[in-house]
Amino acid sequence: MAKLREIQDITICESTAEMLTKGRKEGVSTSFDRADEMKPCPIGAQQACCKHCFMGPCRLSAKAPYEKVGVCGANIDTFQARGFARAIAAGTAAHSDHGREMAELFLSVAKGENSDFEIKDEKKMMVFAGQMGIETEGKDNQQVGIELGEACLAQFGQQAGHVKGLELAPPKRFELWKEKGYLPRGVDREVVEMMHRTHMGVDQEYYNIMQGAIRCSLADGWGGSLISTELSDIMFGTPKPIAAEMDLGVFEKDQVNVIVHGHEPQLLDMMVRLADDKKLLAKAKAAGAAGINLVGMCCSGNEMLIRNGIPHAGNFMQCDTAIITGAVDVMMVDVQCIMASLAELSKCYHTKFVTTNYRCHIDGAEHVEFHGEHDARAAGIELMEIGINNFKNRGDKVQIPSTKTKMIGGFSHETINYMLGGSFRGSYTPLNENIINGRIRGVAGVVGCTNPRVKHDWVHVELVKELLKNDVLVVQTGCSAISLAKAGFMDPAIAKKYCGPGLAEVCETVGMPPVLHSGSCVDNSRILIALSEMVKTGGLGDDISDLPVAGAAPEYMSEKAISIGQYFVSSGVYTVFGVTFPVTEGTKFADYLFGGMEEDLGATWAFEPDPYKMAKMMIDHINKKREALGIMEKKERVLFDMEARRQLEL
Ligand code: MSK
Repeated sequence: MAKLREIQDITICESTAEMLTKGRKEGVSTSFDRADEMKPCPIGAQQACCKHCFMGPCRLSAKAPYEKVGVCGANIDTFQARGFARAIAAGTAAHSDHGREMAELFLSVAKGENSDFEIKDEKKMMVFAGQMGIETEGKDNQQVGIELGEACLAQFGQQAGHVKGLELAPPKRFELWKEKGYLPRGVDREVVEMMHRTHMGVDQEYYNIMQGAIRCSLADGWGGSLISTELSDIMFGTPKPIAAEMDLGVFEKDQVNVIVHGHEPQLLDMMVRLADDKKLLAKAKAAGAAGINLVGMCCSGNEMLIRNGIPHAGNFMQCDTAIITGAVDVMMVDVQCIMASLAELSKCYHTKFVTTNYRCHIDGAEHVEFHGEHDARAAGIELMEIGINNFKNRGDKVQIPSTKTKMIGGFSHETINYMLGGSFRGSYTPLNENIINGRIRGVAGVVGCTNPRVKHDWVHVELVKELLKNDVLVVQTGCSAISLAKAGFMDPAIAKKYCGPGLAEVCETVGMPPVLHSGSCVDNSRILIALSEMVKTGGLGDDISDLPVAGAAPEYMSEKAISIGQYFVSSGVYTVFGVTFPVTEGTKFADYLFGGMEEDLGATWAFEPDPYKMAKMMIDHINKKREALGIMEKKERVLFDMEARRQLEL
């Protein structure tokens, strides 16, 4: 039996440590312990195996990668490229299927066929309609909404032309994509083609496979993900800075604790309204509870935290520990990042674990189907009642950690525009000016999952600390944002303690935290838009690849993360991943990802599990870009104080 890690070596999160200790005492299995018991397959980890046909699976040696080939003759580079490209296709499919769901829901609302949801941000709807090429002049809102919904849906099955969202990129980047043949025609088409090309006996040259994979990744970032984020904002509200509480301490001992975990915001949006429903509250009281405490988890939680300030229980690696509190009356899940083990674990406590989406059933779970487009409220009530009825079954295993952190989230690209530029002349100019004058060295997107193979939250937090110290503004999404929020980095007051003097001064003047929570993992498209706006604002080059910016996913675990990483590289952003990287070092394929891509895209991948080295790589890259822009020297201070902002607003 493998030796399990000591709890203090597993996580830096106090509440997680407390619950893991409780879980071990109670004899339950968690994903951290299973990670210790099941070592990763070294051949698979290096993508040195191929199982795409049934003459194999074939395995090559990472020590002598070119010594042999597979049964069909495929070499190590083909093996790796196929695996990597399929991860990109799977990630693109996940984000985009989510995006399609949002488009279908939006269309049903726009047509007036669905009264369970509404259009909350008509201004954004008009802006997005214009970006999608819809003539809005002389049309009423309903007509524009219907045309927008239809145009978004068409992006998935489109067979020719290009995905419209790509036109939001700087013109130089768009031209590069066009010239190289990287413009995705339609989202689904690129995923299907990637699956075809990586089938046995089709595309067997690593470089050519990756050309298709680059195109596929762009269909994710500027297609499926972008559509998902924009339509979600239109229906559920565009995020604005909002206060919330984060961590397992958000559970209430005397209330019905309801967790929504997954990714698609419509389920949690419905639950937000039902948590205040008088009849349901009366039922909760009749069941002996003081009320209903609605809590988000993972990215569903992120979606609603940044819009409604709904409390958030924690990130992907805290799902087990949420159940171990013994205080969760129902955990309802939809799609993505839901561990199968939660169904069995919930049986060790009193928690009802319920799947809600036709695309995600789990052995041992109850299933109540929730469709945004029809009878959503009725299904929502049924789900809420499962939690209320289960409140009386709480046993003596309840232990709610006391840790919860106050935070400010909700930094959409519109908000960043407003915060830095003022309400009447929202603009990225102050951000660019502060980068040019050196107060802000650059911007880093730190995103992605948590992974039981590394010390939970630690890599995220240490990386961000190093970046802040060096005046790098950090924009976050996904589970990484949750790690930093729990550690207290989304409080504007921390700027003085953790940031270099320039960044601290900017944050204090504007009143924003130096770590900006921008939403869920599908919301990384917000970062693409923000980067494009920085280029269009001027002074920092004419392509995203000119900007002093870098990306990182220090504790990633999902195929979606690979797709996100590739669409950032494809858009010109140097991107570093931690944990492990699915390549065999010293091969042509690895050399292409870590070097050769620069020639095609002006950016590359990098891999480094150590957060301090990772930070250095990102800062070195940012400095290199600053040097190329001729802004390494600090210029005269141009800081946006209230007076300057007032002048802008005149
Ligand atoms: S939930 S993809 S573990 S960020 Fe979006 Fe978190 Fe990664 Fe899932």
